[in-house]
Amino acid sequence: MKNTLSRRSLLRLAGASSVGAGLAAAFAGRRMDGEAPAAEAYGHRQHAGSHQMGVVGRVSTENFDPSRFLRSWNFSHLPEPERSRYYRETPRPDGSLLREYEIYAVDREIEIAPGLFFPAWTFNGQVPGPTIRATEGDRIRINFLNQGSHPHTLHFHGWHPPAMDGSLPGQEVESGGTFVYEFDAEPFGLHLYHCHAAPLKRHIHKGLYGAFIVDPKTPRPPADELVMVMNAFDTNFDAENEVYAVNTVAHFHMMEPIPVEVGRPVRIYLVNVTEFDLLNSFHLHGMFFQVYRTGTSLESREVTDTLMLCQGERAVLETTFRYPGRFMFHAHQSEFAELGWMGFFEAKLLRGQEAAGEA
Ligand SMILES: [Cu+2]
Repeated sequence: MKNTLSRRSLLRLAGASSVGAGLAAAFAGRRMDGEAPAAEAYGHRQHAGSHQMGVVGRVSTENFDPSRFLRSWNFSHLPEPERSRYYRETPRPDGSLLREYEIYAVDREIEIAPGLFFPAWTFNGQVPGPTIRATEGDRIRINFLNQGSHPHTLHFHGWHPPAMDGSLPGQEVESGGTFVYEFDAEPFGLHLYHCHAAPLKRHIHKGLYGAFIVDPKTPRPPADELVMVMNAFDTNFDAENEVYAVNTVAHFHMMEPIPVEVGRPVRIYLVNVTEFDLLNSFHLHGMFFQVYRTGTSLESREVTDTLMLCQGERAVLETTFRYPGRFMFHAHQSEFAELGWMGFFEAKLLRGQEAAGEA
């Protein structure tokens, strides 16, 4: 069964019903690699509530849980000793750390909306790949193994010599091959990594990217920290995206709002890797945030509620919720929002604040 669902027909469907339900209905039971419909996903969908915004039904979070991804770095979501299989820290004489990672490329079908599967190329089986986080001056060592079906590389943004760039002729790691990337973590800021094999747009949109956070030596003030990677998926390979999201799963945080606390600073590490579209954006309702572009300065020069980023651009955002309740966030390109890139924060009063409010 050949899938002929184009972005435009999807948009018509989305426009004909409530936005998210349209997305889900359009894709219900379809597997984008053209295989038989996923009947179990469709059945699951029918039992879910259908009168709220967002997709209908739930994705499986067994392999990839967007809520967990938000607050994980350096494989912190894994219990020891499993974590040490992928990440190790070794103190160095100057007080910095050697941070060593096991990163592998592997082909994997991932669920990007309920019942909608995308044949991705992944780092460590997930999209986005694991968030890499270090302090300025640390040494990063990545033991890379390509278990995928195509040649891949790791290309980090940040200071490094050409031999570590992963983009030059001869630097592709063939299927079954390995390479060790090693470089110092600098400058401090919010960066990213992605495969740089040709054709680049195909290797990126298939899912080979992740966030790379370098903390300043004097850490930023304490905050509730979240990693958000704006991405999208061309599910029928026509060089246009059909599904948009932050951290891969369309409308996930419409169903599972991100819990935050009133009065506690929130820091968002926002990266845009969206392929095919020139721009993406982040808009937050009812609030403003401070912007630190590329995170390379500790001085914010911008306070806004809408930030636009080109592919590869990123920014650290800081804000504090003043009021309890639900706050929507989404791409301000309405089309992207309707195709999956929207969600909610759920701001809750701390216990002391509730008591004060009752008094
Ligand atoms: Cu690649």
